[in-house]
Amino acid sequence: MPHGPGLSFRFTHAITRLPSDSVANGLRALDAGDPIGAKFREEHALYVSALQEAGLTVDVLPPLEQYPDSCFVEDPAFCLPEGAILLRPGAETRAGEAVHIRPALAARFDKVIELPEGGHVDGGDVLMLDDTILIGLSARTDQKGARAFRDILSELGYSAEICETPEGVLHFKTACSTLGDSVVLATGVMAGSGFFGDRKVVIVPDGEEYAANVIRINDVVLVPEAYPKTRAAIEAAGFSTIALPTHEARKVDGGLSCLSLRFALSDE
Ligand code: CIR
Repeated sequence: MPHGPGLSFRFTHAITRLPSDSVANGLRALDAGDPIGAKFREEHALYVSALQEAGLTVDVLPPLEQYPDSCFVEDPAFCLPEGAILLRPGAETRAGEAVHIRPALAARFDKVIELPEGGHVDGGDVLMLDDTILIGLSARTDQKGARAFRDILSELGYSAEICETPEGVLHFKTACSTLGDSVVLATGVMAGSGFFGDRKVVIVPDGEEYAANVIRINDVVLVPEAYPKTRAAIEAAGFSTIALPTHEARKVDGGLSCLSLRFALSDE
């Protein structure tokens, strides 16, 4: 793998998109009430500030009313120092998001590679582990898409493995996150999957499964607020944390990783 340790958490930039009012129509597995656009934008502002305080330059794109889930920018693309890869989200209502994220990618990257037509991959199913990249098959990511994506990664010098996301989990990263330094945070089910080899796994305590989706940005781990046991477990493993409200995102199955594309550019 190019670049070595730190690829999963040493970042200089992020791309985000403001939640639209139409986020009230966002996709979800269970109905816990509709998110409110204005409230979601307040939480989003805190998220953007946290990324900035962690050292990132953040591009904030305008809301896209025609795409209710478009604030979850992690899903239509994947970014590496060598270039951005435009993915093909697996949900029909999200397919058009890739076209709209492209200009923001082209503004930051010389190279924007497109996943070939036919298969689907959501960025939420892609876990960077520094020494390999895991691609989870899910209701959104299929074999054809995963294989084509693995080929692109391989051409760029990266190794990737295709895994089965456990049943009932929306995205691979809904149930696990990389903390960097060979440490992974995962739900009990995901930890038992064997995907993480001999890496240290911090287990998310029962009842706090939503908190399995966190993001390490440079020297801090952003965690969702209201999950004190998970936060304590991450801190006990030696990481500093900052808690952020994600109440509106959660209503439509979104977490902290979904709300940004994070990457390192060497010229800044
Ligand atoms: C969806 O179902 O596509 C959105 N409501 C939530 C997307 C969350 N994204 C992610 O986990 N990467």
